[in-house]
Amino acid sequence: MALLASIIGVSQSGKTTIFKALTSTSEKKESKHQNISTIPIPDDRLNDLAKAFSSKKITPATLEFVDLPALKKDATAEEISDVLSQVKKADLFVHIVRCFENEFAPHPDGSLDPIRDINNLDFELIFADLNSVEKRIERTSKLAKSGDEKAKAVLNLMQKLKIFLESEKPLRLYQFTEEEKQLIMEMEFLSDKPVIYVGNLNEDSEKSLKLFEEVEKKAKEENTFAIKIFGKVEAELSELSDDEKKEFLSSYGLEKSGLERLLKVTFDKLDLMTFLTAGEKESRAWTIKKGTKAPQAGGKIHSDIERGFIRVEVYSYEDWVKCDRDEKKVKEKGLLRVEGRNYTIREGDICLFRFNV
Ligand SMILES: Nc1nc2c(ncn2[C@@H]2O[C@H](COP(=O)(O)OP(=O)(O)O)[C@@H](O)[C@H]2O)c(=O)[nH]1
Ligand SMILES: [Mg+2]
Repeated sequence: MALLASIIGVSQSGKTTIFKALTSTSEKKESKHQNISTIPIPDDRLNDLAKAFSSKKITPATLEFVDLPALKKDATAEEISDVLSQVKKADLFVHIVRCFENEFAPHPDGSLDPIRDINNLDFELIFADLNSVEKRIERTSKLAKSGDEKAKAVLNLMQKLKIFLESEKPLRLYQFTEEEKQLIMEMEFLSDKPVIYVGNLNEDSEKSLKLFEEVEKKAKEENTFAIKIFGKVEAELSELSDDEKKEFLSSYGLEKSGLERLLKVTFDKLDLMTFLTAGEKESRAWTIKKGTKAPQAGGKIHSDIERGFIRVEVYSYEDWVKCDRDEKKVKEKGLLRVEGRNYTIREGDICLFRFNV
């Protein structure tokens, strides 16, 4: 299942501009879902592997981005539920925060204030969750009164969450215990989703930089990431070749494109890492959570591998490079390891799974 990052932010913050810039080279879903795009994650190691293994195909790991349509004040129930369902599916929010001046596209609230904007959007998420919590309280009260232990525990938690939300704090800041996590498993909250802040700045603007500092501060308080993107510049850049892009960005002191930096913090925030498979058919990158054991990592490739897991033959990308990109040498030097079901896959592992079903 692909990971879904949803772009959120107040109106006129540059969501669509940034979405277009980020996804200019990737494929879009069918026309009804022009606002969803699958982004291949650039990984130089793949080209390297494909060359050495004469792979017919290169398949990078991907991330899906969705640019939510703006909801008008008079939106129909169907429109609202359509957007809500996309929001609920998200694994992560990329919150675009307006830090740019543009007299032709004024801020709907008449002034620039990133923290106000963040709080306003958070309020929407908090309000929706408060609604869910209240509904759940209503539904479990009776059962809890009749002595049902699980219902009692749920009710107790919901009452705590209600107080938390009423103090206008998003659930992502609530410290859930393991037990509490179990209790809310099947509930769909919005304000508990991880958030990354993207300041949308004008290049060469002191004011933009100042406003972005506020966003950075806020991100730090929440123990998350803030990156800056020159939305308009990147949108214009998306027409250029990679080399031209690099040159342009470096003239603004940025080494990597907004997309590259965004992918990096997304991986960090979601605790993700990559392992690799290589062969004549295909060289491919796979995304897993850090700490994933070999059978479950194999399960990403095919459920049979997890079910019938025997062992994994593995060496690191670095070792392979040190051995002149020659698997034979890797073996000769004893750097190819045979690992069992308790092995935790590491970043850049090149894996061959053995299984039997
Ligand atoms: N000056 C400037 N204008 C921008 C920037 N990003 C977006 N805009 C403009 O702001 C307006 C709103 O952008 P849009 O992407 O549609 O915002 P959305 O409502 O959040 O999707 C458009 O006129 C954009 O051209 C930026 O970085 N700098
Ligand atoms: Mg838009």
